[in-house]
Amino acid sequence: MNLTKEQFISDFKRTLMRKFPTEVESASDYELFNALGSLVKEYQGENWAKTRKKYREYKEKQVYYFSIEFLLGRLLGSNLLNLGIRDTVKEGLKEMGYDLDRIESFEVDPGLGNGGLGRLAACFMDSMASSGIPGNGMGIRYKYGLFRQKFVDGYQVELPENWLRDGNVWEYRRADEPVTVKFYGDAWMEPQADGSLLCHHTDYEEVLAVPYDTGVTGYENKTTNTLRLWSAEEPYSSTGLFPGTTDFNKSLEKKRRIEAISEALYPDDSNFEGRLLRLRQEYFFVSAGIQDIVRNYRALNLPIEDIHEYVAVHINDTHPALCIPEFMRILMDEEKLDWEKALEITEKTMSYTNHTILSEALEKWPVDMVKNTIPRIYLIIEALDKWKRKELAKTVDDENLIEAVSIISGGQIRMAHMCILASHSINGVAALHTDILMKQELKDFYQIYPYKFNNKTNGIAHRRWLMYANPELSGLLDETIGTSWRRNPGDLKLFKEYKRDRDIQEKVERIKHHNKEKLAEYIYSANGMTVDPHSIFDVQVKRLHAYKRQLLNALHILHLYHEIHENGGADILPRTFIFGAKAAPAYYYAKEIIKFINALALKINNDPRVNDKLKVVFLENYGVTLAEKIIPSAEVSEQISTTTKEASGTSNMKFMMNGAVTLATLDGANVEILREVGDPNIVIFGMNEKEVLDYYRNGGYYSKDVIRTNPRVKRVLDSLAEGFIPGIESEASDIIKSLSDLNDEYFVLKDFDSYCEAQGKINTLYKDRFIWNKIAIENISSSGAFSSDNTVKNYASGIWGIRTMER
Ligand code: 26Q
Repeated sequence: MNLTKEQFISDFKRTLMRKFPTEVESASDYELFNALGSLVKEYQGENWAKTRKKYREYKEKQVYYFSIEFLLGRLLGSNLLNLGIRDTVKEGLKEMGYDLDRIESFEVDPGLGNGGLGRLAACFMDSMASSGIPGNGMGIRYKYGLFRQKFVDGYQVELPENWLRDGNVWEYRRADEPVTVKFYGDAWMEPQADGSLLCHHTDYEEVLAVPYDTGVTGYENKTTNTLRLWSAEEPYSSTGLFPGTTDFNKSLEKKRRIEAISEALYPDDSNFEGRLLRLRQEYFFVSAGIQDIVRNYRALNLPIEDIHEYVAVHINDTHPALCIPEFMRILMDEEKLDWEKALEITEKTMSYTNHTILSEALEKWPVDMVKNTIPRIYLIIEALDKWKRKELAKTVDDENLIEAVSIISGGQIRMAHMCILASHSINGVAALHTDILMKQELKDFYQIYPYKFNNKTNGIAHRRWLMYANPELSGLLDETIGTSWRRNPGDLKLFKEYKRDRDIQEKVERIKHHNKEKLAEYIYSANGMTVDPHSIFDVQVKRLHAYKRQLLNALHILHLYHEIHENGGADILPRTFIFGAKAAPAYYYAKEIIKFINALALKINNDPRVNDKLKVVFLENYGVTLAEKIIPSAEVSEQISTTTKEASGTSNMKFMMNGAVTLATLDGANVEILREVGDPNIVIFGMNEKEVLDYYRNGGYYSKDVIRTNPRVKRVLDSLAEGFIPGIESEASDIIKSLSDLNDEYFVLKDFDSYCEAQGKINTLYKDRFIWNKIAIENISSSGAFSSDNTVKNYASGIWGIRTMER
């Protein structure tokens, strides 16, 4: 947008005055941020209204991305950047005596997601808007986001994240567009004279779903799309909430029960538990969203049979799987379509992404719970199961196969099965992951519906993760290769030219060093620890999970400690190991690993014999905002999951884009990173896919053999057992138990030597500044392939049938 500094200053003063009655000189931080946010929202509004009008008038096909998480991160910076007014605003504020960076730091980070899946949804929102794709997000407006993490005595403690306490400048409450969602009651079918069935649903409890909209502005392109988050409230008609009346207590309880639905985000531990409230959350936002879509479609006055030509519904993992029966319910009960027609349209409308191959994470809801909670929906799921079994029997004569792929089995509803049977597309999130789905986890389905399967490798919003998070590197790119990469990330390739250019190399190194200095300051302010910005910054940040193997990283650090102790470690370059990770509150083992790493840090950082070489930092409360500080300063990117377990990973892409060297197993998207950046520019270690699958299938791995025969492993485990690190008796014993007695499910010990060797290679590469900087430049210039702009365009053309609108 066009904005002069003078105009901005005058707008800002007016906004401050209108919102708070205050003069610019005396405004508080809270007032400054709020006024600026409101003004930016107002600037955004014009595009937003126009975009909506355009979609309506041209009857553009739109996609609705249903996700139980949207991990947006702060919005002020990205909105300013995408509107193209960041510099003007910065200048204007400066003239009024204020610093934009400081004001930005007062924005709360809305943590409405756990990790990769939620952040992916946010990156897609940015990329859809920036690519002119008519895309809407549908989710839940949780009152509490993911917990805030603190360490007390090295243990994780969870505190509530009340992100809405002081209001949210970015949203609009659409009080005039609520919908009603029905829970409980009785549902049954009554045969009609014409042979059709009429559905009755009585004695239900109504929940009001109120939408809150947030605009998502594309990068300098006049498109603003909508993220619609639903909040659960009591219906307006509710009575009895007056103290003194007989029903007061009952009414109060009902209100609480309803509001509980959008109260808090569930922390994921990739271990499915059939919790009633979670089921209610899922149906709540799905029903609200689908009703809203059909309502909008009706306003177009087009035949309901054509809805799939105007609407695509995307199911982000199985959490919104109820989109399928809910859409059928409306098509049949309200639009009066027959079963077959409703199913045909539903399948054409729905598509589904799988994000995990961990079988323990797959959603399976008990039949009784679904029947009680959403009885009408249960009838549809039951009918769908029967219908599909019958349909399959026509072409498949293996009864076991039909049972294996059916929706309802053993008293459980298998959500992934429903998604695969009743949508037209199922995709994995990286080439290897999709491959494993087809030939392993979902091979029965692949046999029957090979044409439904496809891969869409994840991506990241390069504007947030490079332009916004690393302004200095972005500036250097602009100077050397121009600015086209901002819109066409593939143009980052142009930077390859400079990989041997000493001057550019030195600039890249200086920028990295400056980012490291800034992180070092943060570490000092957060942990009171001094780290040397000349040491190698080696980073592992992601959710804490056994398969991600933070433990492998930590055991290697312990190994280095022994090396330095015993052999001087003359060859070992100084390193700062940085961790950031939240563990799900109920995931006991993950929390033990956190305590272990914190205790290891305490021991190492306070031992003068090693602490000029090694430092270990565990930063609290890892999230989007902290990632933006950490990733631009990283030199080594730890992507060390057990091969086959990480569906894709996305931080791997963010690190690469910021010039870190990836230290990785050939898992998830690491495989494709290797392909893009080339062999000499990444360090690969560990078991490959085939080895892992063979071991899981045939056994043959005995971790005790490794412990017995590998002196390095033995030294590390013995020291752990002997209490070398104080204060973690029970943690050390549980870790040893899992690695030894429980046979090391994630091959930590099996991969240990290979990992140590790979770390040694990193050490060697780092010594040669020319080589290291060259590798950094190769990584930056190859990273454009992983912009989510590409990913969403592939979804749009390959799955949703949506053309990209001209800007
Ligand atoms: C399920 C039921 C009850 C409570 C919580 C959940 C739940 C919530 C979140 C289950 C799973 C998640 C999140 C999964 C996730 O983030 N998966 C990651 O998705 C990324 C994007 O595709 C991939 O890059 C990662 O590899 C994958 O682990």
